[in-house]
Amino acid sequence: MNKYLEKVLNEVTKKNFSEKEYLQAVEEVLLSIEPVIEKHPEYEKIALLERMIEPERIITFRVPYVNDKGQVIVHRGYRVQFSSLIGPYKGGLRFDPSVNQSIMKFLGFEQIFKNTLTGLPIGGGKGGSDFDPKGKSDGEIMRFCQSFMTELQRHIGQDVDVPAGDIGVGEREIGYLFGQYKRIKDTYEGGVLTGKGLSYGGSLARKEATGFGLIYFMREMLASNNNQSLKDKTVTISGSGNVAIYACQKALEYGAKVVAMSDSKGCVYDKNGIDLELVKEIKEQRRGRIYEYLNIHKQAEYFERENEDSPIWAIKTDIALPCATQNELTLNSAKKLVTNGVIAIGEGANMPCTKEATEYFLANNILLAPAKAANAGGVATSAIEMSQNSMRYYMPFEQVDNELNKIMINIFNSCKSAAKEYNLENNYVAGANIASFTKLAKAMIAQGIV
Ligand code: NDP
Ligand code: 2IT
Repeated sequence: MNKYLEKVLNEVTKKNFSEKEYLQAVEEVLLSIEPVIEKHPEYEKIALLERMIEPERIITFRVPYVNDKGQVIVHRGYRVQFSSLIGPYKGGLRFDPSVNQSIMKFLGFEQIFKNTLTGLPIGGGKGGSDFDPKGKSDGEIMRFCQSFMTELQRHIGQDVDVPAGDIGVGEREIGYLFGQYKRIKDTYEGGVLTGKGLSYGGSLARKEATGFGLIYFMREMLASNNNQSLKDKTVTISGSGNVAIYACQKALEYGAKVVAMSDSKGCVYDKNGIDLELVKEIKEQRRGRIYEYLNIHKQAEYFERENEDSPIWAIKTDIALPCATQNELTLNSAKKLVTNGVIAIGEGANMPCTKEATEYFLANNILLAPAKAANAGGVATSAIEMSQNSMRYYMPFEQVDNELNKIMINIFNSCKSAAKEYNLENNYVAGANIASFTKLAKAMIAQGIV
């Protein structure tokens, strides 16, 4: 291995030994940019890699709130302001009991590379809390969001740091967060948060953007490999949240047959094809569980999750779209998918395939659309939302969707040509890392030692 890379990898591992998700994300990027590092020995003297992998700032804070029983509960809040190299820190907020510093850092790190690929002026950040929104009343959610923003507001701003949604944070939470920000700052600063409701500054097509963008990327990847398409392909999609639902919608529009979706407890298989309107009603309107699908569609089957291998990956499919969470697709699951003839994987979630699963897919020539490229449509449309807020003007749905489509085509082409340049044809994982790293390295050198 390249000596400089080896040194940096050893140091980062020693310094962050307890942060396994963060180390996983860093290792993947560093290993795949080795051919670039080989070409640029001058990076070592200016500690380019060391500066790229160390967050500019990590903020942690106490978030107390009063639940409906009158009990005070204390959670931990985070904002990792990873890189402002090419724009204000930008990235979502995740509310989930699993949230810890390692997960925040891995997501913030991935976000830098993803945001660079969009070609838009946005840096990288991530935040959230170990608060679990499941089963909480509207009042509890509102009080929690207000408390969270009471501290976060001193660290963000439309030109400083612009949070958005992620797992457990959707339009409802962004509304409560925005209301509290506005109340404290006494000013309407539309571009301070994205994913806002349409009535007070949100963008059309932001809700759909991550899922639609994933399918646009998949369309390009399939077309570029033997002129394939989504038409008549069988698709399975893990998760049934924001990303999964709109990936399903666009896949159906393109003539695919989606046969399974899931949530954290289990998956539904409907051989007749998933009834998306019903999933929307269960998940978006009632915040219910995916097994409720069987109350209406008796022919469907429900498989409960029993261990780390989600039952959804045992279902035969042409295309698998992991759209739930990190490391949800293990080596075991990858083997089942390959045995069952899968042709392409599209990562809607961030880092959903384990390191071993990723390597297995690549070794078996399965097309793999990596998260930082394939799910970049969400944050790209967030940047379009920020532009609209600055212009004080709103674009129609079709215009935003067209921009998104163009951005996803550009991202695919960047990944493809970067992979080709280093003789790594069809390895879009390496392509995405190399394309974004090359641009970031240039920006770092141009800005001096900071
Ligand atoms: P949502 O909260 O809307 O949905 C999350 C979905 O994933 C739910 O179906 C949830 O099931 C499931 N899920 C959550 N945790 C787990 C788990 N530990 N194991 C199995 N399933 C789980 O989130 P999003 O759809 O917004 O986000 C999904 C993924 O996409 C995340 O990785 C996120 O980082 C990524 N992403 C999101 C973007 C966005 O714009 N929203 C943009 C780019 C990436 P349950 O309801 O049972 O918890
Ligand atoms: O992971 C992601 O890219 C997001 N959760 C969206 C971030 C954003 O700022 O829109």
